[in-house]
Amino acid sequence: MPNLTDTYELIVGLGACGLSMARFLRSRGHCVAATDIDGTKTSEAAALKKLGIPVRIGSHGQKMFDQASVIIPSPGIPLDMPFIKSARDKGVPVTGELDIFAQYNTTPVIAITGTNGKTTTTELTAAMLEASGISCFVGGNIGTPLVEYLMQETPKDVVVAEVSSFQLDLADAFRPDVAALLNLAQDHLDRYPDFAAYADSKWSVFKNMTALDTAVVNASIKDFSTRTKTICADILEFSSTGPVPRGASVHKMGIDIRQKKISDTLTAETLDRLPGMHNRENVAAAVLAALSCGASMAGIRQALNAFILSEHRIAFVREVDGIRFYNDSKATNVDAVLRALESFESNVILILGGREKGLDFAPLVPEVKTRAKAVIGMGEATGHVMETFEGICPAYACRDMLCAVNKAVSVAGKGDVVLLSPACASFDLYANYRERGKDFARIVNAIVPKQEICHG
Ligand code: UMA
Repeated sequence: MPNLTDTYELIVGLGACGLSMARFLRSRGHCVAATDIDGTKTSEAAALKKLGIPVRIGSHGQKMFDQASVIIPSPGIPLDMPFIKSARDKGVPVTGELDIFAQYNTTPVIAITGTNGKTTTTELTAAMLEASGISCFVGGNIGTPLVEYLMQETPKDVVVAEVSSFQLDLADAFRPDVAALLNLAQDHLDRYPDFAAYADSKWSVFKNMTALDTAVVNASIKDFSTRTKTICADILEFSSTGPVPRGASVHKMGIDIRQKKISDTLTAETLDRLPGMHNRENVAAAVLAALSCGASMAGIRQALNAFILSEHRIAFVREVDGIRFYNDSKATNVDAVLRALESFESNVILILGGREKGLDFAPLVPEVKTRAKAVIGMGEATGHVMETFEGICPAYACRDMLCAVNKAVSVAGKGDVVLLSPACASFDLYANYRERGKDFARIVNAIVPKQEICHG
């Protein structure tokens, strides 16, 4: 336990966000302390101690919280943690990355939120701006904490931030110049009392915006008309369920863009690299956000022609003996799995499971009945997977990825698809969804084709 006499700003959690925050606040002369419940964070603790930051790892401890003038929890820290609750009750401010970033940042910000497609849309928006000659810093929930930008020497023209509900829960003053809400579906119900509370958090991205700012909103979201009544920003809509008056109408043939100065269409051919209606909605939101920050249609087309989807979003890994394997490790909720299943006609062997987030798997049943040949449950959620799908289709329980892939290979035949699309977080077995996706790809790439086995 560090020897602490004065008050300090207390950072809770020494993952990516907490480490960057500690370094940033220290670089601006703040008195900072940090704590992480994980006793193995020794190298992180040592790095911070070198900067003169007292650190306690292995447990948190009341004394450390008692002396804090401000508490800065990392996004993944549950806000109902007793230490945080009691500090709040005593009037100690609890804040997060978005507000601290907003306090120091002077660059225009595009914030992108929603249940699914945030990362793709963030990457697309930045690519469209860059191809239009507008430089970007990309950060937030996508992986690089936003305060990293504040420690860079060269400023950029625009910050494109992927923003999660966890980050928004601690944002009072954050006011992006442009914000996009892509969609809303059940997620993180282990952290929120109900879906309405989760939705409130997502909609709060618009709460400080004024008429000078732009809100890009999917008009198909339930409660769109009531929710948007409270938004002061200029609203641009997009939708794949019908034409919109101002914004982007998404349909099978392409995307029609109708704005004050621009009337243009992106054809299906231009959108080739981003299959599925859900991706077209992501493109529509990115186009509207990028145009609002000065992108050109030429730059937008150039970015779309070069765009490569994340390797963990319905990404083709390999074909072995006529079986195609797809990695959709980033599908950490039920809605994302539905989008993935819709991308295949039939004969899908679906690998589901991981750490539960309080989600109901039942909405998957109709699509599984139509498109799946088998379901394989893995990790902590195996029991829930089996309960939901036994009797619906062949269902198998596996402890880990190796077991799941081996089972999939044993039940798959020529023409089938093996799809890892877990509907769960990865933290039961992996550090994050990327590690899970990489492990799947590694195991799939090691499969020896039957022909090779026969030829010895
Ligand atoms: N910890 C404690 N006490 C606790 C619980 C955890 O000290 O009671 C510690 C853990 O031991 C660990 C640290 O807190 O060392 C982890 O903090 P964190 O979960 O906030 O993780 P970071 O590495 O800081 O990553 C966070 C985001 N994580 C979450 O929101 C859960 C990352 O989003 C984000 O990329 C990163 O900041 C940079 O901004 C990930 C995510 O899963 C991708 N996001 C969710 C999602 O997309 O669904 C919201």
